[in-house]
Amino acid sequence: MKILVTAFEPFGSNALNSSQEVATLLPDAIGECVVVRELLPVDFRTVGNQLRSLIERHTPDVVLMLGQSRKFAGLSIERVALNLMDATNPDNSGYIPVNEVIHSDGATAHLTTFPVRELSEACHQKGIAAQISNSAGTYVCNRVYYEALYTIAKNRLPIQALFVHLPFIPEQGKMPSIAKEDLAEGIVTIMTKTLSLPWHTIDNLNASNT
Ligand code: PCA
Repeated sequence: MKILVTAFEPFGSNALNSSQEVATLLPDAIGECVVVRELLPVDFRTVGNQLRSLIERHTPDVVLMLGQSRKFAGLSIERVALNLMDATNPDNSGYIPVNEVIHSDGATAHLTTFPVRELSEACHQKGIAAQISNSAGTYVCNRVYYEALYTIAKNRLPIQALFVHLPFIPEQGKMPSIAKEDLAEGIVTIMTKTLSLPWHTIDNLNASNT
């Protein structure tokens, strides 16, 4: 088994990105499972291609994408990616898409095949704040999440993909924040739970998500 973990570089007024900081704390392996970490640009127009080349290069079984969001003081386990880019703030290349479709031949939305409720409950059992979120927004995180789920569906790849948003960490001086060690423990909990899932029935598990 191999998990590809992606995190994002800082963007906007942020000197740090909590996802990048947390990714550096993750282990290189969990049991027999190799964990590969990569950093993505906050760039609407290149991030999709970059993700696809990372998938081609690493051929992972699981793609776990991390990003920063101020919306919740805990892990937001994202269920949905929308076929939409709509921003008020520019990405790191200065681009601001308005009401743009990501892939004109794509579904309006894709849902993760992960059992999101089981993952959030696994976090709660460890005392880690986590919620299921039904919108990853319309900025670059949603853009890369949609690319992953669209590419997997279109090419029928044997890959599962999930996006998790993380809050600020105290080093960023913004609120709410959670220690990066605690957030990393949450991500390890999600990865460990993921590895214990009956992969041959994951599509059935997905049906119980809704
Ligand atoms: N968060 C942004 C993009 C990069 C990141 O870490 C988002 O939520 O779209």
